[in-house]
Amino acid sequence: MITTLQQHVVQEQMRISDSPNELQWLFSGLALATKMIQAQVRRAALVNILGSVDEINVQGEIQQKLDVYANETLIECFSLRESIGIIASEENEHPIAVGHTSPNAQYAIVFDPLDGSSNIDVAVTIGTTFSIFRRPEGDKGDEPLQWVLQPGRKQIAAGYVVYGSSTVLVYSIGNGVHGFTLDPSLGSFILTHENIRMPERGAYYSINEAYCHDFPEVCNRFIEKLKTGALGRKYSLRFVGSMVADFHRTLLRGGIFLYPSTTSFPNGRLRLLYEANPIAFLAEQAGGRATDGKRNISDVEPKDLHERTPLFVGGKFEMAEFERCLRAEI
Ligand code: FDP
Repeated sequence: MITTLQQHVVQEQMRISDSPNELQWLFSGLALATKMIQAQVRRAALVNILGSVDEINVQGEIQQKLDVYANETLIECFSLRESIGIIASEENEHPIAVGHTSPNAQYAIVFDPLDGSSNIDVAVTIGTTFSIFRRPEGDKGDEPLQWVLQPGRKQIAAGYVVYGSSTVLVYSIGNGVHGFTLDPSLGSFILTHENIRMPERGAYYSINEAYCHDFPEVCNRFIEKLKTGALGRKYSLRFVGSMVADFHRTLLRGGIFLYPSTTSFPNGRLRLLYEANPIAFLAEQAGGRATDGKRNISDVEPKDLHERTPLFVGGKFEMAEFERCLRAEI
């Protein structure tokens, strides 16, 4: 039996709420926007949407044309959903208030429109990450930032879409992790990976090892263990350079993805709200773990919309061994 994303969201929501359509409308906006984005990604060089615009984003990074397209498309599709009060994007300095004063606006959506910018022009996998928070209790509509400055454990749903050899949407609303492949002939996301479990132990590690001279020493010691077989097997390296693609592989095949602090990025490079939070939510739902080296990512109370964090995420075995290494350091 074929199950579409929309059917699945309704079924999943019925388990947790009496109003199954609430999130369905929000997810239909997400599905529409990401289908539009993947259509541009697939034809990028043909429709002159490769390369950069003359803009630097709030992160101090050069914006690619596809970054801008993806951001505008998501904002447009979500702005039409009256259940959404606040939109926060990695590309925008401030959260965007869309009807947050209305009592019907119950959710904030946070996203990185296109993760893996350096891979856009070379036809390598990129993706969109998202996370959804409920309107904070007692909110009177006067503090939009509070809708999104919530710790990851308050996410009610999260996920991503990878634009790779196929377009795959992975999401969780707190009842397991489910993957859907876009069937281009139907234009629908179809359930292909039900209840994904991260293997307790994998065979890959994923890190930009070019920065090894800038990593905390403990990371290098752990990588050495992975490479030499000290953990019972010799691990192989896989690194795409799009976190969402590297995590997708880690979710399905197991192992560990690491983006530690470096001397250039002493607080880590990845963004807590747009990247680490949704990934941690999915990892935990799939039986894995995600930390910043000290705390579970989902316990970190964000102070800033664009806060960065180190991220270590993987299966049970690798995360336990990594933490053993950290403890030995103390
Ligand atoms: P991006 O190219 O979009 O900036 O978000 C940060 C990120 O992508 C991650 O997707 C990726 O893992 C990382 O940067 C790659 O950075 P390095 O080139 O420094 O490894």
